[in-house]
Amino acid sequence: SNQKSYIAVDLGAESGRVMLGTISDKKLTLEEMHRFETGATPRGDSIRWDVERIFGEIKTGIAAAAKKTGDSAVSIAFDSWGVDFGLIGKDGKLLEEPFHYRDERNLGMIDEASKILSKREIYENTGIQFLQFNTLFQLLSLKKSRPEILEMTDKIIMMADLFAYMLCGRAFSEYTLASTGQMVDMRTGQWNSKLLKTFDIDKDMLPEIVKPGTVVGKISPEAAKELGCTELAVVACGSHDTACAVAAVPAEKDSQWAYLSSGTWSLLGLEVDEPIINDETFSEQFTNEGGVYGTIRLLKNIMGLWLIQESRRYWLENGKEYSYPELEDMAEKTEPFQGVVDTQYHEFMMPGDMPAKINRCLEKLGYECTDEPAKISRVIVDSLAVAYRKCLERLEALTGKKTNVLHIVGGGTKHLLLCQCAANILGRKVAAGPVEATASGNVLVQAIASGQVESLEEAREMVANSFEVKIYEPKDTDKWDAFYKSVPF
Ligand code: LRH
Repeated sequence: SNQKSYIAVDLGAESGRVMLGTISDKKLTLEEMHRFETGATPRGDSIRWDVERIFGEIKTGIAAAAKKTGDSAVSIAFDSWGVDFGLIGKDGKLLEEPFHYRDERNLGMIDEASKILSKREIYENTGIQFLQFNTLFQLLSLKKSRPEILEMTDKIIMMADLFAYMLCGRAFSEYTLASTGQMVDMRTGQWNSKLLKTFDIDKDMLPEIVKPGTVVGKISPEAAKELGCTELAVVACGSHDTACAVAAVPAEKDSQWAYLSSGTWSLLGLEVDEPIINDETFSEQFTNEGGVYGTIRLLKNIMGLWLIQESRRYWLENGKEYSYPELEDMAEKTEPFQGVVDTQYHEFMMPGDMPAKINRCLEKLGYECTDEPAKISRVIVDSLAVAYRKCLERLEALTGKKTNVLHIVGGGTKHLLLCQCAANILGRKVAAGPVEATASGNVLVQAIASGQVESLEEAREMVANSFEVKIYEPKDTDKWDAFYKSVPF
């Protein structure tokens, strides 16, 4: 038969899941084998990823998938958030728990780096936006504060690829994930040796870059035995979650589309053929991350649902528990346009009392402050909508492209209010879905690698045929337009 199954391990900053993807008659179905929390784990005064626990959860999921399929899956692939990495010692083992990108040790590292090479030069050499947690800056911070650990390091492996390594023993750097670190020359798709030299980073620690869709190895005999599966092929999909999500955008071939991968982050951008690296993209901080099959993801990291997640965590710690649907409902019932904040405000990046930070911004801009979770939720939704329009307007200006639809994919499609507000403020149609875009993209790249699916185009058609895509037509556009124009930044 033409039916084939694939295992997708998809790790987000809040949760991870192991999905079984089955493709049959040009349809993709996903079944969840196991879902678990990821998240920051406090360790002393740092925050880290509990890799051992997460690895255990991943194995539980794979074992369940092996059982479910009678061990007939074709392959497995891993994707995760960007920039973070594990340090592997000379004995092949992890030297310590990897740091979470929101750990404070990276504060100020961009300034340090720019003393060695100007920001404009770093951008010229990479094409990647400046975020203090980019791998480059994390490594510089390590060099400065703990050079001894780098002395002991044999390999640096980025997150999704680290889990693949733990199962198959092959160290590799998948291109899309590597690109997020700001050490790859996006014009060549290779580690930028010159840049690495300038910063005295040993290139030998960085495993060779492999393209998305490469079969990198197979699950080791010991792991296979433990998991009750054969020595399954391990594929490097787009190891970066956002690359997978964009691969699974159900765009129609000839439409002019932009995407918003909506989760902890809001990644809003365009798919382009070549990196765009110039004074404007530099000063406006657009990034050129690697996409699958020769594409570039020209986008901006917008703060995203993190603003809600972190507010919710604060309220929870203070004895008030709200679910995400509750918070959405409360926002929906609250008058819009009461206040707006710049979602890119640097303090939002770090964990800790989000409502207070939002209030500080409201106050500075002359809006009324509030303790009410309903109002905070509303401000977040309206502010994200504003950020989306700013970003899309600039993307269109920079590329000379006009878009007529915004595809929203990922967990954020469950926030119906945010999807509607995006349509309203953009005055454009929003097409929302699938929720599990990342896992879909992961599976589809494996299916292209196995020859079952022919191309990225066919993969996108398949997504459109397999999942519900909800259409939001813009409403109240005059009011939203007036609101947008009233924003004081
Ligand atoms: C989203 C994401 C994003 C990165 C961030 C660290 O999960 O991968 O694209 O910039 O995490």
